[in-house]
Amino acid sequence: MEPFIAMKIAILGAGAIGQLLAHQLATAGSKPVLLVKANQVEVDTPFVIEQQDGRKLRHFESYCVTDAQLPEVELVIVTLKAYQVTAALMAWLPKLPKQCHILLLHNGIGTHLELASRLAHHGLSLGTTSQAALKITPHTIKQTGTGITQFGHYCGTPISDELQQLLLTAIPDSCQVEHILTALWHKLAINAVINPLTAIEDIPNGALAAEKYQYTISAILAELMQVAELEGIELDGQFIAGRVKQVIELTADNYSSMHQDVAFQRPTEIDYINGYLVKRAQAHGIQLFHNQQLWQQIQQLSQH
Ligand code: KPL
Repeated sequence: MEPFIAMKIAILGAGAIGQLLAHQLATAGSKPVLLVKANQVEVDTPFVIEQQDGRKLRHFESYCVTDAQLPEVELVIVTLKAYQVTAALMAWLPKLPKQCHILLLHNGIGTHLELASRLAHHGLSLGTTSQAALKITPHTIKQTGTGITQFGHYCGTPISDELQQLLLTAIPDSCQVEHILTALWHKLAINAVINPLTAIEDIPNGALAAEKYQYTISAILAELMQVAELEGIELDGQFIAGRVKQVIELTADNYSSMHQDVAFQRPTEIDYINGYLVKRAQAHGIQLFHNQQLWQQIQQLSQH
């Protein structure tokens, strides 16, 4: 445990996943800090996690409320929603050391394209997680599901071996993968089907197992496979379809994040999910009927 303590990991995004990772890093002996604005958290209130077995643990009590700790940060894990990432990171980057590494961990794809040319000195890794947590109060989360976490190098200087080892030790079922974009496309397929359909139909994930949705699900995935091929991403169509079906079954009672965003009139991640597919298809000179329609329908629902 001892060697990790000196490593400064900052988490940008104090939501459920950001706090979950902070708890996991703290358990592994590191002292994570949350990059939050001074008025976003109560400085003296500790963060608490309720585990799946009901046990409550109190963990980290460290925040970045002053700029003093920032020059020591070696890794920033960004757990914001995709549409918040670029603006937030651009605001924090001038205060962070040039060599600090960035790891993006969110639903959807596209922020790496927005950021790559703007991260002059910083190495960039991308990741995806299927761990699940709910934010109960600003300082309390409940872990609602275990899952795998994958991360891998995208551009610039790779993450140091020490930091990588810390992440692998701290985050249960985590691994470093060589083709991280392929892993992100696997998650994209799940989100491109489940998120917009559950939000539009106002149903829990499990309802998508019904026969009447199977044609649309296949059509969304066929378009995704077409774009992946044009992007040079190798995907196995059968595996992807099987994985989507499996997640629908495993998360049957859940309401997807997009369902909740629409229900609570919050912005959605649609631009980085089906919107990303449509934009990449257009870049290759093709139109996507089904994904375009879902993108528009969610945009319309968000306006109401
Ligand atoms: O990632 C999800 C989400 O809701 O955003 C799934 C896997 C679809 C679970 O609900």
